[in-house]
Amino acid sequence: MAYDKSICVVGLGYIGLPTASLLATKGFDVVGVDIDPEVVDTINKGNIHIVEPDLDILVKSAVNSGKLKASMQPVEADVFIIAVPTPFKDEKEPNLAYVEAATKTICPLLKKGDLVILESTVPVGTTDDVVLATIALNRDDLVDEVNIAHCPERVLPGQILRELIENDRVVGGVDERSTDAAVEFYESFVSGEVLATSAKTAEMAKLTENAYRDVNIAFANELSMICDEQAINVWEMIRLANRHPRVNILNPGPGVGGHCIAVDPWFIVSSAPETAKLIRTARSVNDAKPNWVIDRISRYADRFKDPVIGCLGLAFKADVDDLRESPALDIVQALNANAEWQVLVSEPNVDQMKEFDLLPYDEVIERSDIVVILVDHKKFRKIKASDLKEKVVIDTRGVVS
Ligand code: SAJ
Repeated sequence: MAYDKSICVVGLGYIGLPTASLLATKGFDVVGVDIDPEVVDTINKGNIHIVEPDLDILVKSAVNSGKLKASMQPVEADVFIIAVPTPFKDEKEPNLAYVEAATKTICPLLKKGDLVILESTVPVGTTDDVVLATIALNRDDLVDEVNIAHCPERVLPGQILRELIENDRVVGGVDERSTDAAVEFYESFVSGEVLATSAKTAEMAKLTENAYRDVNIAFANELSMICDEQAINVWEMIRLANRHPRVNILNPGPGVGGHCIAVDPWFIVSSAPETAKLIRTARSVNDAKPNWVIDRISRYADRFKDPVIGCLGLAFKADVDDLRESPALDIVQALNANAEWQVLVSEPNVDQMKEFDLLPYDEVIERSDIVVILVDHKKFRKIKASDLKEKVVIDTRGVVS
């Protein structure tokens, strides 16, 4: 596919913005669309609204070259990429309203031969039942001449730019022609292998990847609680067990956060409630971990008269600014709700918050009786056990343990 194709990316979040700017620097003409006027304005000035290594440089160069423009309205293009959120509702049921709304907005712009790609993570069947169905409903004149495919994003926040290019991609069209068109598109800028399948298999493969990680983190989290009961250092134990050639246990933590791994396995559970027993249990184990951490902190805090609890990290994982579904944030909020405790917080990746005064981490350590390490940010990895002498330390990430 020649780089003279035009592209419209709907949704300029953690996936849409890196994708749009990467494609623009590869030579495609790209319009990125977002419903938030501040986001559109920020990007058009060559700035970014999220933290991701090197994304600022990429966006600046894409905007300066004139190849990337942000807009609140989609425009005609040869390729449409939908990268909008798919959260769940209260009952852990998927909310596909954004996918449907995004599809609707591009319908009037579609022309023969266009390629519509859904990159958002979705329950099995969504590419057919929502994207194809919405286009059929609004453009029955054209639906048979448009290519529609699912190509789930699989990049890791913190390494998005490298993984966007290097990761293998799974591409599944609603028919063979669509699959071929989408494979050709991804092969024009991805150095990893582009693997063709059906839309349904691609949807399930993506959900499976995240459920696999969730189940494995749940195993590590369960071990951390068992080891705590038996006064065993879980970090040392896992390190030793991992020296077996076929064992590779992940890291325990304060719980599983983010908008992917804590969400996507529910899409499998909701479509197979009777069968998805292990996947559901893993979710419960990981969801229960923040409360286990809070209980442990409380036990120590109760030994002090007016305890000062210092919390290091609010983000859902190391070296990102993303607080969505963050177990660290949940824990700090729960501690802060206890009027008898003073809670100090450090989060180096966030400038300011309404809820907390954010302090430098060394000040937090110095002023606290209890230090809780909730995120293994690069900055915090410099902390040594000797810096925490005379403090009660609860290290949920194994930074100093
Ligand atoms: N976590 C642990 N222990 C570990 C690994 C992670 O407690 O050993 C925690 C993290 O601290 C975090 C959560 O799990 O709270 C998720 O972090 P993550 O780094 O495992 O994953 P995400 O959510 O940033 O990105 C995942 C990735 N999926 C897989 O690795 C299978 C990424 O490739 C996907 O693109 C992304 O979900 C997505 O958007 O679906």
